[in-house]
This record gives sequence, C-alpha cells and structure tokens, in this order.
Amino acid sequence: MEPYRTVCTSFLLSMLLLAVFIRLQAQPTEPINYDEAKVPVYTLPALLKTTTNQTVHDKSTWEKQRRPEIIRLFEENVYGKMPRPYDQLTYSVTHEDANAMAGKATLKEVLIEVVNHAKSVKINLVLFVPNQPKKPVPAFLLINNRGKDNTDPTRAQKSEFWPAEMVIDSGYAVAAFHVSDLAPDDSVRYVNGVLQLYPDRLTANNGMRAIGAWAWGASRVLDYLEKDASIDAKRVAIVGHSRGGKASLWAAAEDTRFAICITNCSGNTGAALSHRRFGETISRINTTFPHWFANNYKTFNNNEDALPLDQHMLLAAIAPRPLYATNASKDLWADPTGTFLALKQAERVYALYGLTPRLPASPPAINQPIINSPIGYHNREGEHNLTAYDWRHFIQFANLHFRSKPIRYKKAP
Ligand code: GTR
Repeated sequence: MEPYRTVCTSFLLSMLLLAVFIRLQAQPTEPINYDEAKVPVYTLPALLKTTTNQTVHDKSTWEKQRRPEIIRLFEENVYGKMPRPYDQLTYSVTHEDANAMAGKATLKEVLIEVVNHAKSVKINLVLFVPNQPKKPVPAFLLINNRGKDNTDPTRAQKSEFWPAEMVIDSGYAVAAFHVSDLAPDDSVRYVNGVLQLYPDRLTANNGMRAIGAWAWGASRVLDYLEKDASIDAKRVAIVGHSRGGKASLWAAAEDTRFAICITNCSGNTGAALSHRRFGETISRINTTFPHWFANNYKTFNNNEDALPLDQHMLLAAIAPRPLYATNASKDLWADPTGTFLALKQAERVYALYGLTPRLPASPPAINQPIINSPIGYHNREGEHNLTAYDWRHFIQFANLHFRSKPIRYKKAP
C-alpha cells in the first residue's frame, strides 16, 4: 500500500508543478514600471514628417499625405484594416416610449441589422431623445464595454457609467450599444459577430479584431443616426471608457463623421504613449487580450522602439475635431502622464488648422479640467472608471464646441 501511496503522491505533486509551470508560461513575466525615473529614453516617430521625409507645414499636406499614411500605419500594425462595404443596413424601432424619464424624453430601442455576404450582425441601440426642443439635437453615443444594466432602457437601474438623465437634462440625446453585439470580449468567441461578415479579415495578419469590430459598430450606429430625424447627426460625440475608449479613438480616426471624440481612461493602445513603457505595455495587453488587435501588433511585444507609430499620431488623426481625454489619479496602469504627453504632441496638428494649443506645458493638477480648448483633458481624483464627474465635463466640452456658432480660437502664431 505504502509504495502505491508514494507513487500517487508524487504523481499529484508533479501534476501540480506542471500546472504552476504552464500558468507561469502563460503569464507575461516582465515587471510593470510605475517609476518615472525608469522610463527609458525614447524617440517618438515623427508626427509631421511623411514617409518620404517631407516636413508637413500645412493642413493640406497633412490631410492629403501624412494623415492617410498614419491611418494606414495603425491599420497595418495595430487595429487592423476596417472593412467598409456591406450589402445592407436595415433598422426597426422595437420599442418606443414618448413619455420616458417622466415625460422629459422619448425612448427608442432600435434594432440595427447589417448584412454582408448573407451573414448579418444585429446591434441593439438604446436611445433617449429630449422631448424639448422639437428639433434635431446633438447626441452622445457610448460604446458600452461593461454590463448591459449600465444602459438600462427602463431606467429601473441607473449608473454613473451612462447617466442618461444628466445628458437629457443638458439638452442632448444619449445613446449606447453593447460591444458584445459586434464582437464578444472573449479570446475565443470574439469571432461571433462582425467578423462573420468579413471572414477574410480573420486570416489576415492586418485583419481587425475586437476593438476594430467595436469601432466599426459605432460607425454603423452613426449610419442609423443619420436616418433618425430627431438627431443632428453632424453633432455626435463618440464616447468610450478604457477598452471602449481605445475603440472610440479608432472610430473617430477612421470615421470623420464623428464630430467629437471622448476617450476616458483609455491607457495603453488608447491615448497613452507606448514608447514610454509606463504602466501597461504592449506585450501585456497582447497577452491578456490576444483578441483585441491585429496579429501584426504582437510583433511589437517587448519591442516598442520598433513601432513606426505611437498614440499621439492617432490623437492627431482626429484633428481638427474636438477631442477630450481623461485619466484617473489612481489609475497609473493607464499612464496619465503618457496620455497628457501624447495630447501635447497632437496639439501640433491642431495648430495646422489655426487652433491654438491650449494645454499647459505639464499635466494639470488633479480635478483641474481643461475645457476651453480644442483638446480637453482632466485627471479625475480616484479609480479607473467612468463617472458622473467625467460626464459633467464632457457635457461642458460639448456645450462649448457644439454651439451654433463654432468656437473661434486665435490663429496659431
Ligand atoms: C484592463 C486593460 C486595459 C483597459 C481595462 C478596461 O485590464 O489592461 O487596457 O482596457 O482593462 O477596459 O477596463
């Protein structure tokens, strides 16, 4: 009996060791840097130089040459190419309540169906439109990457993640869709959505993955909003938090119909610089979330210096449209300083449009929002989240930029 027990015990022990070994292999082992002194010396790829080494001095060269180059760089290396054509988009209002929010708003639940190659994807849109004024209103559209209860159409559940009443009271429509309708946020199931419509994207190393699919979905919702007479589709702000904020940036860069872009705590491969290697890194994000970005992006794991781009170029691709980014003071994983530095770089492209840089030279103090600026920013006190504080400032930013007369900044010197 004794030898048998010994054999069993050693077998179990070796299995345990094997499991620990496999787990360690699966986990990225590189330490995460939270020390500013340990940020390596890095050189950002030049924002205002074309691939043929021509300096960009004006908005025409920017728009005709450099911006398209930058979009191609991100398609090829990061988010993957986003397919544009589809065979058909239909929609139906599945539920309407003209007396929602105690009579202040009309609720529309809209089922948007996009068909390509006989496959379809269904996007469930929740939309509240203020009942006054009786004219098309600007809207905030949230890419919801958290629980669906955050955007409860019945309003039995209310959440700061999508404070619909606050937005309605401010005179805007407020809309949301859930990322799982486009690509489930799962490394196996992410293919069960938009990617079924474009199967060739799945085999391509520059094919879009989940973040690309969510951004694609935002554009399809905008296709619908353009047909909804209650919405001023020329004034739609796209909003995303964290992974949703990476998607809101990519959506606005790819689709210039989005009038304002808001990216909340988007961090690595969102608004923060990758070359700094502070907080989350490319290898960490690609390992934990292998389904978010194009396969090509994995070649930059632990190899940031080889990246022919950085996120300041993505932010700049949104110019001259107003852009608002946030951080949270305790969310060092998302690198608040790296976010601010990326925004500062992007201001150079806004300046090509005569929009005076208005961000301070160094990051503003916690809870000191910068609103009156083509690029808005705040670092909210607290944790990684999307809160009423954040939304209040998005609304103030939109109030400024969606005025009937566009805001005129002094010409850049
Ligand atoms: C984290 C991820 C971040 C961010 C975040 C979120 O785990 O590392 O890049 O996207 O999730 O979406 O809340």
